[in-house]
Amino acid sequence: MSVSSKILTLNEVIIQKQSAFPYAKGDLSRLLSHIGLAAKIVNSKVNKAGLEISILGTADNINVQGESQQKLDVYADETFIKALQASGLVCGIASEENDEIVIFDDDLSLDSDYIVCIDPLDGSSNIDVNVSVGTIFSIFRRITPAGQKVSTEDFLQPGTKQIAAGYVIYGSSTMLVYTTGLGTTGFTYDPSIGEFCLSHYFMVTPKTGKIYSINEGNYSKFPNGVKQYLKYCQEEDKGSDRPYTSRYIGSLVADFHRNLLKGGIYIYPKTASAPKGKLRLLYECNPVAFLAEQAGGLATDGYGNRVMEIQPTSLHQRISFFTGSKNMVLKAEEFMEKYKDE
Ligand code: P6P
Repeated sequence: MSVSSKILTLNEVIIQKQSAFPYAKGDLSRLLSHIGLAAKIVNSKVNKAGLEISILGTADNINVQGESQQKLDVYADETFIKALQASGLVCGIASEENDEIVIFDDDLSLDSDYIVCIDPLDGSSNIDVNVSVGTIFSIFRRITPAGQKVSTEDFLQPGTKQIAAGYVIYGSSTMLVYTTGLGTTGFTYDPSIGEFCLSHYFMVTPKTGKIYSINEGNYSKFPNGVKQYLKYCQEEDKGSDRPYTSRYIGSLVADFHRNLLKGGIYIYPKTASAPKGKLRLLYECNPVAFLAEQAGGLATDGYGNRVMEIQPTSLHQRISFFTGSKNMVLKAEEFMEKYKDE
């Protein structure tokens, strides 16, 4: 059996998938290609971070999240903003690194159809210790008429309205994983040719797994439902492959990507110190939820609410986040329901 040795690049696959949308003008395809270009630029900087001391460390600034901005956060934010504005396909973005929406008011952008929510460099506190980090993006059509400046209401759409979503993981290899609603597809960056090459055509996450990802340092602040679920994960039960394994990198993209491939659950629940949760709905939870569902997984807030159906009320809104293998999320929700008043 001849094995095709043809390399399919990101752009080729995007255009192939575009044919599934008969009325597509190619704008989304071009937009995804621009995101791929920005990812290559950021990847180059992230991979050399250890060599360019000037790019390591903090930018002596606190972002809207109250978090110390890393220099690479700022670099990644600026790189994606430039690439998205240069595309002429995006009328504005909501970024973790910017308090307010960034409006593109040049004529081409004003007339464009798309908006992007983005976490330019998620998990960036890990950069200086060489742990995988990622970019997470979510693409919607604007709801205000073209030709005028985009407004915040364009960004407060439920995740079910996403046109596309994806992440880039800057890890032992750099990958771009995205969906347009036709399954979750992964590309691995080949630096020798400077291209993202198809490596995971149709990613399907196992219905169950043996990995749970949560910051157990917050245990004392967890709702009792989470504590009881963790106890369930740690109990001996050969029939159901328990005890599970705890794996937590502290970088959502890295934890999610591993669980997507191997099966597992990632949980960032509400805690006493983060009563609404920590992760941001617009540019962390919604895009990851879209990818999870397209791969056969689930993404909820732990209380039976599908993440993608949550109506956003603010740009940097935080939610409780449970995502990964379907059966593991459902089991965790059973405990959350049983102990919901504790
Ligand atoms: P903690 C990174 O800041 C992030 O948003 C996710 O990438 C990561 O999973 C989580 O927060 C880590 O948070 O509180 O466990 O350090």
